Amino acid sequence: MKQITTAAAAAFLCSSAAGQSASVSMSAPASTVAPGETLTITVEAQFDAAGALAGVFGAAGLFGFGGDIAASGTIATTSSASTLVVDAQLDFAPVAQLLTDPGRYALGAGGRGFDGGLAGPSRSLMTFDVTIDPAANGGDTLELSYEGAVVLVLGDELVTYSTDPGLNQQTLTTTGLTLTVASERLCADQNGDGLATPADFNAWILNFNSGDVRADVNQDGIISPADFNAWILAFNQGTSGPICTP
Ligand SMILES: [Ca+2]
Ligand SMILES: [Ca+2]
Repeated sequence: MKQITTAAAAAFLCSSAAGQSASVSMSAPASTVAPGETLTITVEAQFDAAGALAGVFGAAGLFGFGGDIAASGTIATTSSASTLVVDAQLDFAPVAQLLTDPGRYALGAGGRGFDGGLAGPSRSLMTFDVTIDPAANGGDTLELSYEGAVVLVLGDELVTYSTDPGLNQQTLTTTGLTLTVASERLCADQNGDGLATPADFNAWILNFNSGDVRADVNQDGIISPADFNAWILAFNQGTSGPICTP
């Protein structure tokens, strides 16, 4: 009888493992950035406990994570990170440390303790701010990636998903983030061909109607009819007219 129970449990773990997964992704308010801009990056785990039952560690779900943020790209060493915060629900032994290594921006870790995992399909792990190199040029890039592990509570087991998996660890898939510095242009250049010509008149109308940020010629953050006068003024100034980003 005992053997049958063990076999049944093994069969259950085997069949449920196939659907279980974890991955980590990063997001930003925008992928196009301006020199000197500071924006908040969110690191988020997606996971699927695939029907695992509660065990000695509590309810199935996200148990914790630990990892760091690698930076590459043309402005990796001249941009910087700040304000690193681990998600408040990962309240067991949280670590939030900014790093001075130019290729590594931050290190974070946190867990759920022995009161169960965090259920759901996704969970914020941590957030941090990135300040883009003030001297960056259009086309410069900053690529951020997560390297580390996410641990799930699955029944009586803690299962580790790692970007560098060891024995009995699963592979953690990750989606990095590329921030691209917008190129500066004449505000009057509405079609992005690098020139301010009469063709940009129609282009402004198209941008205005579609809500394209380039239509905000006076750069007050609002696309309004006032930008039409601003476009005429900018156009008449020729190549010495105002510069917009993007
Ligand atoms: Ca143009
Ligand atoms: Ca405007």
